[in-house]
Amino acid sequence: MTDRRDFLKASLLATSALALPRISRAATTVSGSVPGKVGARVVSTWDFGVPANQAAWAVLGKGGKPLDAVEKGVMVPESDLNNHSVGRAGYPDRDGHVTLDASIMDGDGRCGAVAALEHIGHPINVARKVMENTPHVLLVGDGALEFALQQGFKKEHLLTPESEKAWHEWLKQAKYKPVANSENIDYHRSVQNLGMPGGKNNHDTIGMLAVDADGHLAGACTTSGMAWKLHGRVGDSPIIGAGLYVDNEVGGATSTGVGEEVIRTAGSFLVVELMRHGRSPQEACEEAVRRIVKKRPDAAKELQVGFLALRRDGECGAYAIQKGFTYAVCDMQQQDRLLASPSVYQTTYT
Ligand code: SD4
Repeated sequence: MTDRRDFLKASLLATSALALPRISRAATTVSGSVPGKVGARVVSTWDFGVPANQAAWAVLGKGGKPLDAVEKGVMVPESDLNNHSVGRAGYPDRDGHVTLDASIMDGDGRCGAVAALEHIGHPINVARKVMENTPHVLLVGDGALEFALQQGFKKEHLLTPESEKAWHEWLKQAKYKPVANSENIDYHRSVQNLGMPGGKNNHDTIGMLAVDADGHLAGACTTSGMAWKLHGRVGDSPIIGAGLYVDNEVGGATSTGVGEEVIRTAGSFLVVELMRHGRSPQEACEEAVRRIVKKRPDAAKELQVGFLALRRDGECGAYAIQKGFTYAVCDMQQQDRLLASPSVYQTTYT
């Protein structure tokens, strides 16, 4: 499975051709909030957000459109063959199908998404085509694939040998329970219970938000969802208002973690609406997380959900249920910040 730190190092070497500063630090600074008024800015979830941000910045930093920036940015983890939670090397569902979810949204309200899409390594590109070339917002399953092929995408075999091996390992016990991606949970134990190899988390999503110097926003979110999910399961990431929501009047939000919890609370829409009514990005993320915890306090102890928000003035905030959620921030001043989000549970328990 992806070790996000190793991946980060490798990706940074790979992106050095962009002639952007390289990072060497881990997310040791816990900070939910980063002040705004910095001009253009791009933020995204998890450590792999750093190289993704750099690809987005290559567009945004030159005065490009936030929509183009986020699409380019999230394609980085989608292409990464060491990343088993996003894009072409994502782990399959319990029947061995790699099914991908993605959404893209412009701050003017245009949006497109695909869910349970098979055989296409860059679902974000198909989501954008749904937005631009259809009167619809969301295409799913076979219909989404048919549309992609009509649009000129090539059918690919996505189940990599490594993913297939991990799936066969999982099949030995075939137990399924979503495991939170956090430092708090005893992964080794929970992952063994799941029959998963490697002792690592089974899901991560990239959610990215960008704002330009004029306050125009866009966002993108893409994932292979929960490894070993039921065939046909769709998470929050392709659901506009759940995994992603962007409004030029206010700002944007995106989420990661157990998608069912985010869908139940219309999480990203909630964060944006809280900002609309005066909460800071940080306060809005905290309130959205607290609502999830309040509804199911016992379940929440073993769940991870993280929100990331970006206001139109560039201020951003983040909050998660469990410790371990990281997010990357890139702007004119600093193009390589990786921060640790504050969380409800700050201490390690098993
Ligand atoms: C999902 N939210 O499919 C995604 C998975 C994820 O960190 O974000 N993992 O539910």
